[in-house]
Parts: sequence; C-alpha cells; structure tokens
Amino acid sequence: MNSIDEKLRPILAEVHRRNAGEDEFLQAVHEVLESLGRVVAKHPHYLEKALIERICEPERQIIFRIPWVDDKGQVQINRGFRVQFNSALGPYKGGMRFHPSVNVGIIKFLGFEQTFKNALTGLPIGGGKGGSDFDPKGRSDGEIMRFCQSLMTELHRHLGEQTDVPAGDIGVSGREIGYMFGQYKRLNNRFEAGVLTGKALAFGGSRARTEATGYGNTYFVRAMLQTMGTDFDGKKVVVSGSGNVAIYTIEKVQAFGGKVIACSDSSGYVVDENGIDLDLLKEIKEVRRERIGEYVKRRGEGAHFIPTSKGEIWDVPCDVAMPSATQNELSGKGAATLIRNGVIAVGEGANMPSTPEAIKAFQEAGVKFAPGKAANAGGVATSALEMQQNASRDSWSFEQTEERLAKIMRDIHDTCATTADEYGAPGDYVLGANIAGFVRVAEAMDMQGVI
Ligand code: NDP
Ligand code: 2IT
Repeated sequence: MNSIDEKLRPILAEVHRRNAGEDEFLQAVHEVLESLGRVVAKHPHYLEKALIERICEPERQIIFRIPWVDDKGQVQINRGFRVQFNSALGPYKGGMRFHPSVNVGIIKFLGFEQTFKNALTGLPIGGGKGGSDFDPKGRSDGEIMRFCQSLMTELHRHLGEQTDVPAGDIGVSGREIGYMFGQYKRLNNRFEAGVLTGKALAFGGSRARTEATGYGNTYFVRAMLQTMGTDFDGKKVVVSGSGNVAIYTIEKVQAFGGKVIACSDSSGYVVDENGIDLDLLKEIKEVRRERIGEYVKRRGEGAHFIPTSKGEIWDVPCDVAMPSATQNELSGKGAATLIRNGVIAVGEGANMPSTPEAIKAFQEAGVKFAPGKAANAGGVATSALEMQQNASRDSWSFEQTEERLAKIMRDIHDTCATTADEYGAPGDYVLGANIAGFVRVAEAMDMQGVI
C-alpha cells in the first residue's frame, strides 16, 4: 500500500474486500492505482465522481456451465466466463482464453487490462475478456468443435457486433474462432461478421491479424530502442512462449535484423545460437501442435533443450527480452539475471508477464520497459480494423493493414512517452500507459453520466 497515494488507499482497500483471493486482478488494479496518484492531484473530479471505483468494478460478469461429450462418449463439464468490463468507448472487446488455470480472477485481470489497452489504441472499443478452464491439450478436432459449440450455445445471447466482440487468446486461434462463429450464426440466423475477430480470411477475417500482436510489440520495442539511438540490428533477443504472439514476434524481430536465440513452452526452453529456424518452429507449433523439445530433435547441432525443472529462459544472456507466454512468468529473480547479463529493453507481448518486483528492478536499473497494455495492443487494434472492414464489407491488403498497425503502435508509444513527461516521470512507460488509458476511459464515462 505504501506506493499508493493516500487518497487512493481506501479505494484499493475496498477493491481488496470485494475481490478477496483474486490475486491477479488485485495485482493489476494495484499497478494502475500506483500510477493514478499524480492524476488525482491534478484532476480531483476523478475522485469526487468516484470514477476510479467505477472503473474497477466490471459492468457485468457472466459465469456458465459448458457440458460436452468427449470422444469416448463421456460427459465433460467446464466452466465458462465472460467479463464485460467497460463499454464507455465502444462494444466490449477482448479475447477468449482456454487454459486449465482460468478462473474469475484471471479473466477479471485480463478484462481490466484490456479496458486501458483498448483505450490506448484510440479506436472505438470497450474492454472485456472471457474463457474457460477447458484444457485443449491432447483433445481431438471433434472434441474442440463440440466444446466450442456448447460454449457458444450459452454465450451467444450476450454477444453482438455492437455489444461484445470476442477474439482469441491462449488456447484459442483461428480454428476455435471458426467453430464459435459457425455456432453463433446457426443460433442467430444472421451472418454477423463483426461479432468475432481473428476469423479466417475466407469469411471476413483481416489480413495481418494473425501477425499483429507479435509485430506490434516489435514495432513498440523498436520505437523504444530508437529513443536510445539504437535498433534491433544485430541484437540478441529472447522471446518466451512459442504460440501466436511469440512466433510473430520472432518473425518481425528477424525481419528487423535481430537474432532470436531462445523461445519456450510450459515444458521448457530451447536455445539456438544460430538463430531460431522459424519455418521449423511454425511447422512444430502451428501445424503439428507438438512440444518445444521436438525443435531440438529436428534442428540438430547448435540447438539444445532445457526442461522447466532445470532453469528458466531468462537465464539466457540477451540484449532484449520479450516475454510472450503468460502472466507472472518473469519474476524478480529472472529480472535480476537479465539485468546482470546486460539486457537493455523489455517488451511485454503477454498480459502482465512481469511481476511487480521484476518491473521495479528493470526501472531501477534503467532498462527500457514496455508494459503489455501498451506493447501488445497491436492484436486488439487489428481486431478493431477487422471490425471496420466487416462493417464496410471490405477487405484490405496486407500492406495497408500492416501500415495502419505500425502507425497505431507508433502513436501508442508516443502517447505513453509524452504522458510520462507531462506527469513528471520521463521514460516511465508504465505510468504513461496507465494514465493515458485511464484518462480516456474516465473522460468518456464522465460525459455519459453516472454509469
Ligand atoms: P498461445 O496459446 O498461442 O500460446 C501460449 C504460449 O505460452 C504457449 O507456448 C504456451 O505453452 C505458453 N504458456 C501458456 N500458459 C503457460 C503457463 N501457465 N506456463 C508456461 N507457459 C505457458 O497464446 P498467445 O500467443 O495468443 O498468448 C500469449 C500471451 O499473449 C498471453 O498472455 C495472451 O493473453 C497475450 N496476448 C495475446 C494476444 C493475441 O492476439 N493472441 C493479444 C495480446 C496479448 P504450452 O503450449 O506449453 O501451454
Ligand atoms: O489480450 C488481448 O489483447 C487479446 N487477446 C486480443 C483481443 C482481441 O480482441 O483481439
């Protein structure tokens, strides 16, 4: 609590009381409130009108049963969630996560972060998040389809292109979006293209959406490096994870001349001093859906695999670290190792991958640090571009879409930097992102009355 302005402490205490045990949500709220002391000092009306309290409370939370039948004929039950966090700026927007660790606290932290992230894009999207504790690992294509259909049988009544627009996240990519879209269409008897994003190109998807989160984080980090008078060229880069965000981060870093020497999954990490072979990684992860150890078996000399029990990816010396797997994957210990090994910049591809101790360590060591709600906003921004294309029944070229993405990332970078300057903390992208995102949402809410 010490790092929180004393005027905000009662608000935080109430959030703790109301959301006891939801650790990730409390962590995310804590971080934002740490940044807001300087805002309420300048603009007391945010306090007088209880805007912070209102923003910390989701507008609506939906929790539901998902029954489905597995390949053996056994009935399975999962729990589904959709937290519609804030609609001040547009329809609720945010991904669906399928992972056994999913619970209401995780979905709420993600929805809270999403609200500010979406505001930072400057596009008309509110914040939401959803998912299930369903574990897709080892499930057949038929099981995935039946699960997605059952989920949508309940969720459809809460969605709509003007109401709530889900997309992918961990465990949810084009395949799952397709199954959910098909079921939504059957239940509503309308081809409502803009109700989900991350669709295949064949039925209203956007070019560059698959690549957008990883590319966007890479553009953001490049902008930070440029403020230091340098670039990706020749830099050693470590990217955790090997899913959608990690793969397209690696692709763009390589295009900018960086050398990605390590990536991971939950079983461990691989180091490849020759640089990750992206075609091989895509084949293993996107096509065959295998574990990361397969990379080393197929790549041969120069690459090695270290299981999770024997160390973490942050042990690998690098210039730039881009955590792109999951929340709290980079602890104070990992940060200390990276700093000792000379890291100069960190860009969060995942949502809240760095613990508060890690963020503090990076900032105290003068490492440029890009928080997820700014650095990984390229994915949802391109989702909003997909909604635009759907609304106008249009389809843009890859180049046109990527150009929009690059400009949005540059604008987010500059907004965070100038906001940090304005509030007396130059170079603090965490403060800049939290304040700029908060102010956009709070101003819109204020104009809409007591909502
Ligand atoms: P994917 O499912 O494609 O990939 C997730 C990767 O992270 C896998 O390599 C997975 O390993 C690893 N991972 C997931 N959970 C854990 C865990 N508990 N411990 C260790 N490793 C884990 O997901 P995405 O790439 O889409 O998402 C990655 C991160 O980026 C998430 O934090 C997500 O919220 C965030 N994000 C995603 C966006 C998107 O557009 N997809 C947009 C913005 C942020 P394994 O297969 O072994 O589980
Ligand atoms: O965390 C995120 O920003 C996402 N998973 C993407 C959300 C979206 O609606 O594209």
